[in-house]
Parts: sequence; C-alpha cells; structure tokens
Amino acid sequence: MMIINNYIELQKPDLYIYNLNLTITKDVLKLFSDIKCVILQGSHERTLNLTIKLANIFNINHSKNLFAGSSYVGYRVGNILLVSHGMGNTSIVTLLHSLSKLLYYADSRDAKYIRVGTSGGIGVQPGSIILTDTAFMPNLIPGFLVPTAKGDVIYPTKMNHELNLDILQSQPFDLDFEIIIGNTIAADDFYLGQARFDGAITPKFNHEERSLYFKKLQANNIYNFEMESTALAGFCNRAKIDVTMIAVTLIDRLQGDQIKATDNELALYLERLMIVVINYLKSVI
Ligand code: R2B
Ligand code: URA
Repeated sequence: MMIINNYIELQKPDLYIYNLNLTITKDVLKLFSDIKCVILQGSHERTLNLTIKLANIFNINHSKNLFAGSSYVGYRVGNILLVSHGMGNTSIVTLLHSLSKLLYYADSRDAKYIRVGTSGGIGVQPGSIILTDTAFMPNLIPGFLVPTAKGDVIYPTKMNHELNLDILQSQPFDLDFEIIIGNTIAADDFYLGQARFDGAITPKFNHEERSLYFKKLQANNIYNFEMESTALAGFCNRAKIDVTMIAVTLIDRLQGDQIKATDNELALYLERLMIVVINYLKSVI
C-alpha cells in the first residue's frame, strides 16, 4: 500500500497541486477515489485513444480531462485512471509526485501503476512487447540516481514481478507477437544516451565501442531503451506502489538507429500495446 512523505503526513495536504493545476477539495478527491489502476502513457493523444477504447469495451462513460490547464492530461474510466506523462524521467517523476499525493489523499492507496509505452529494441523483432523486470541507467547501474541536498542517492528500480506474471497470464495463447520479461535502459538523451550516431552531436564512442556496449546489454538481459523506466521504478519502490512497464519495440537497434517503420507498422505495434493492456485490465477490473 502506498506510503507518503512524513513531512506532508504531518501537515495538511497541499491545497493546490501546481503541476496538475488542481485544487484539492472534497469533490475533487471523490473524482480520484477507488482507483485500482493508473495507466501512464507519454502522449495526450494515446491517452485519449485508450480512454475511448476502454469506455467502449466496458460500456461506460469516461470523464473529461481532469488535469486541464496543466502539462498533463488525465481521464477516468470506471476505476482506471489514464494519464499522460510527457517525455523523460524529469517529466514523469514530477507527475508521479503530484498524482500520488492526490491518490493518497483520495484513498486510492492500492492503485497499481503501469506505463504503457514505446521503446527501441535490442536484438528482438520490432513489434515485440517487453515487460520490464529491472530498469537500468545507460551506465548499466540498475538504479535511479537522484542528486539531492545530501548528495547523490541511487534508488532501486526493480518492477513488480507478480504484476508482470499477472499481465502475462492474462494474455491468450494465440497472440502473433512475442511478450518478453526482461530488463530496460532509461536514457535521459534519446540520441547519445541510447548509443545513437544520428543525433546532432558527434558521439565520443565509435562503432566498435558501441558493438561491445550492445553485447554487454544483451549479457545483462537488456531488451530495450526508453526514457522513463528508472524514474518510474525508483519512485514507486520508494512509495511502495506496485508498478511495471509494458513497452513495444519500434526498431531493432542492432540493425540501425533510424526508426523506419511505416505508418501501418507503427499503428500495428501500438495496437499490440493496447491489446496487451486491455487483456490485463479485463482480467482484473
Ligand atoms: C519512448 O519514446 C519516447 C521517445 O521517443 C520516450 O518518451 C520514450 O520513453
Ligand atoms: N523510444 C525510445 O526512447 N527509443 C527508441 O529507439 C524508440 C522509442
């Protein structure tokens, strides 16, 4: 069950949650009570698409955007909350603090958090789905580094194994794509942090060094690169929230840097993500 910062437990909760543009009142807390699962996706558009899909499947209405006027969007469908998190660890961690305070005070303290996102695969067929076991930094430390007033702190970044198994077990046997439980790297830089040669800045590593790096990733069971999993796992471990990440791979990075999937292929890959998350939600909600 979610725990909260001692300092704010002793005080009244913030009345105004700046990053969600939301003032906490009794009526607002009611909107966020009894949430069982939070689905986090990068973009506003994908958040709304999945919201509409779930509302149709469960034959219920969805809420309006609950975070209007902020950088994030949030919609409620039954006891599922769908929220956009933007791009990168900084964006998601700011959202996680703000949202978790809200859910804590709304008594939704058992909500599970699942990020549903895109990634670059390492040695897997594009369109594969990876459930993250442990999130790594690009330097291959399994943790989330937070520089603080007391120096650097590294928080553990293991996702919830039971939740991964529940997601796997909720899938039918005849899916025509792979679902793999493996490790993930979260990079703060899409280009240099993910060992790309196609950014605007010349990398310090050469092709041979990158090949060796990719071999090391494979030896550590790392299947994909993305940009939020260390902050997500690091935050949720500290707050005792069950968490995992479901990510589709858009490219095999052993074959190149540029994402060249066609619009149809991309649509198919994103559809697979929705299928996996919907199968899971149907099994628990
Ligand atoms: C995956 O895709 C985005 C970068 O294109 C980033 O948010 C991520 O983690
Ligand atoms: N998202 C990433 O962070 N990297 C990729 O290669 C693709 C999607």
